[in-house]
Amino acid sequence: PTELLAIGETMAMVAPQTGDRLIDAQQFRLDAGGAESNVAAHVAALGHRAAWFSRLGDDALGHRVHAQLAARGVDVSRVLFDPAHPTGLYVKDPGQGVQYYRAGSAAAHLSAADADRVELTGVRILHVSGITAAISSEAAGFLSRIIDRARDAGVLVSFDVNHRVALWDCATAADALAALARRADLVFTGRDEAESLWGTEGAGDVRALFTDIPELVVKDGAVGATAYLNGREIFEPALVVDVVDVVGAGDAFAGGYLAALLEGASPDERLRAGHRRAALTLLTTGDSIDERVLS
Ligand code: KDG
Repeated sequence: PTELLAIGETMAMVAPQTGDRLIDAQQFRLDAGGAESNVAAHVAALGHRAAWFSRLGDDALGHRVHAQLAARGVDVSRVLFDPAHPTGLYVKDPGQGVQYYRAGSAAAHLSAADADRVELTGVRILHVSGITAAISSEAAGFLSRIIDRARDAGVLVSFDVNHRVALWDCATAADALAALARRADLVFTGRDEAESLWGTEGAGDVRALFTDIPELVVKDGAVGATAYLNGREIFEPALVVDVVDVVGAGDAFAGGYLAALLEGASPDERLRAGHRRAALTLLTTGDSIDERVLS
């Protein structure tokens, strides 16, 4: 059975091959890009049965994303192909950020009825993120419903806050993301992210805001990450790397952490596993690890 099921929109991602600005670049990659499927791919790469679910357009980009995730070892058998709406797209402009073309995408049409049909039998961890709450009200309803179902089924709910400023501003997102975090068993957030959303200063302050979350992980970029659980506070420093691209590092961290959790590793080992996986991603321009850096 599936050990981890990640759910959330994956788009087709266009990125300049060389790291040139979009207006100048000549060669591009076309890869699957989505925070939650990145996590699934990391967990699969670390030797676990990981699945991903969303809606994809029944178009060439959708089938390409599906095939690319399958090639990364992710079980994509639950995916719904939506003939009425397109696969979302996003374009990376190195040094400038990203541009989304995802309004009205297939994933924005994830519905509460979809949530009722997702197979959860045997799943140990459901991993979701705040992005799903931001893409449409229908998808927000989906997210709420799938969290309820997972909780009822005794599946551990892992939630990455993943505030995407391009989708909703802090004022709109703050309460919605806090309410979702409080329904999860395990929450990942960034120190900066928490500061801009909730005005917290430092990891301890985030913990003070979310005392009831059983396992809270506050990441502080190149400094390290702190886990709060069972009345303990555990800090592990990040690894020192020459950063090429930070996109996807949070997903890699979550993937490493969750794989270690599946293995029954201690909290400090989970944090170290997260940092190891993040470090590999920081060395590449893609959302995921270029296995060449491993050789
Ligand atoms: O974490 C990486 C993601 O930001 C990227 O894959 C795109 O899912 C994405 C999003 O909504 O930003």
